[in-house]
Amino acid sequence: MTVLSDLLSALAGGSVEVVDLTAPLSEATPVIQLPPPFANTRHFALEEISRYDDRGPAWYWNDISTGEHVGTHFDAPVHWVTGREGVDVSQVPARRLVAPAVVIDKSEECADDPDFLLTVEHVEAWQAEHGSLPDGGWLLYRTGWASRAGDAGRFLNANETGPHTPGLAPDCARWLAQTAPILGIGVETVGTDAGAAHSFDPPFPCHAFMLGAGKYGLTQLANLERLPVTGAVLIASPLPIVRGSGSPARVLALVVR
Ligand code: 23J
Ligand code: MN
Repeated sequence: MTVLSDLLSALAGGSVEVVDLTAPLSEATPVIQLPPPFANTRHFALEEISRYDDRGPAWYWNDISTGEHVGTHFDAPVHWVTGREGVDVSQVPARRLVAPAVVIDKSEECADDPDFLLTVEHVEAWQAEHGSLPDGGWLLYRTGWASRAGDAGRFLNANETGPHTPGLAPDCARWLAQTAPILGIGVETVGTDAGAAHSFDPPFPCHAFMLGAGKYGLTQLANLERLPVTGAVLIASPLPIVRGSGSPARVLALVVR
């Protein structure tokens, strides 16, 4: 098919670039810390099976253990009680995993205010400049938080009053979930909701409204500054974990240079 051979030529010639939006996955990957009495997820870990030794002379391999919601990952509708009748991560149609993506950049605002919240007005102003949000595509929310991902303390940014990381205002989450044509929202932070969102009304509104509407989430994305405001194609690849609420994912973007 000519469109695919054209794509391969563009990749080979460098006029289409593959941008990796995935954070490296290791023991050091920051993990969300919910306040008591809530249970928390485990960190990613490798356990060596053999490494060219008595246990396997010619091969190296590991077992892994991880939470579903660790590092760059995909939130499926069943992750939230509002989406409990929705699909698990194995049931997300492959067709939905290749989709357009646009970027709203609030990194300057978030540098001044770690509790910055995206509002309906911000998204409407973006649309006045750049056009409608993509039908069946991702809204990627650039906050600059990925630059902190190498330091779990700065990334989670918690003090005695709890975590302070940017997110969406409850009204904006409801509006995006119920009226926007988007497939989901992608963020740089440890969750699609703000650090303080446990105290919002409703609690964790981005999870509640988006997943309740059958939409998806992508968390802890990297390299969003390398994407154009509009025009990227995003490929998200969560593992098809049967009954899974989400999965670590490799997330790639195709970008015209
Ligand atoms: C469980 C409870 C609250 C949150 C989360 C998970 C996540 O951010 C997640 O990774 O889905 S805010
Ligand atoms: Mn998640």
